[in-house]
Amino acid sequence: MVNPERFLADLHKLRSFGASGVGNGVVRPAYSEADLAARDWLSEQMAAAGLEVQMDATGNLFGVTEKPSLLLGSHSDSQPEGGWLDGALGVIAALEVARASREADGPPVSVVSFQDEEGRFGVTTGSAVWTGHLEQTVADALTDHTGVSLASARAGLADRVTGPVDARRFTGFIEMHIEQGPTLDTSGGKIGVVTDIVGIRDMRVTFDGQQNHAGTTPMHLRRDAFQALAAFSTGLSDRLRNIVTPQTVWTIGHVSLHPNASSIVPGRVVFSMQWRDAQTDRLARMETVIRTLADEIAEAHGLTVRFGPVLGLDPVEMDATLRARLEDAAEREAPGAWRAMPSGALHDATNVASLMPVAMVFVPSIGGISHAFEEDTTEQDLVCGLRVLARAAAQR
Ligand code: HGY
Ligand code: MN
Ligand code: MN
Repeated sequence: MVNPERFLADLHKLRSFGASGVGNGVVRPAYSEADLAARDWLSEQMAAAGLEVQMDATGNLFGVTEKPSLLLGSHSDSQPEGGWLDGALGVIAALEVARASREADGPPVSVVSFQDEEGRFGVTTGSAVWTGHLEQTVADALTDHTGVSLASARAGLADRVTGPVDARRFTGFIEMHIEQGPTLDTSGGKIGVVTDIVGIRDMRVTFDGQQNHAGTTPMHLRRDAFQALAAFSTGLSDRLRNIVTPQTVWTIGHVSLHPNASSIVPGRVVFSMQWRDAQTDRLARMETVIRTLADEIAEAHGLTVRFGPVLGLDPVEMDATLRARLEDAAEREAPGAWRAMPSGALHDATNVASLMPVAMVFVPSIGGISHAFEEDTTEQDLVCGLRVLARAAAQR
């Protein structure tokens, strides 16, 4: 039997590493001091639960059983401004289910907290490396927005690394997560059983113009990087209109304007261009639109444009058998109050799906808010999700 009090207490304890901002906010980016402290605490909890603690060179933290087992978990790094449940919920629920299963002589359950799911360096970096989608050497060269490389960031955990973790010891992977969107909250649903996870593309774009004096440079002679970005962003919405669906999304979420001063015509802007959709071919068509428009805008504004590497994950379907186990469990724990639904957020499950059967279970996000300090879920919903996960994991 899972222990809801122990589970909630551990969830709050994990939040204390990097607790920040309003409400239950957390600032625990991958490889930060708070992240390493959280991983150390998680290691202790795994060991106390009778699991063997292993960490690979990227910083993915596993608590494994001796025998082959189901793997449960998620990630414990956060966005630069994150909530207390994104990732953390799946890790702590996994820990509780593993612990309870051991106490009850149930089936063995292993636990994972993947590293850098939130993409300080890449897109779901830790699980991408663990599953072979991304070479460690390629990952090492990735830099965050301040220019720090992953190679130097992960040097901070070198003395914790035990070595590679063999995926063949796991029979399947179930990730519990908050929905991070409004569907369950607005419909009164308690549980979402995920059908598929959307695909994503993410690319850094740079416009180089001419830095100049903001008082003396006539408007028609300017090569202003900010004006180019503004025109690009507006133009993109127009150009994409004919090829997207209501579920397609695109975001310019990080902008670095140089030199970022009131009296200087900005000479350079570097920004993140991210787009998501359930279909790989639409992602490709969107990329063509993005590149073509950026070229056109650069030419029209007298700038040059540079594109970084395109990082991404393709859409994936969840495994039918594991999904059915979650659906059965959902019907038992929340009769009539669960639904099958797609995931618009990305998850480590996408990468893991190339190695083993994978499924996901969602609980509601209050107000549909996530990637913000205000992110929250009621205790009742958290515990309901935990019970669904435990029930599904207990099926042999
Ligand atoms: O961005 C995402 O969907 C994930 O939360 N990293
Ligand atoms: Mn997450
Ligand atoms: Mn997230």
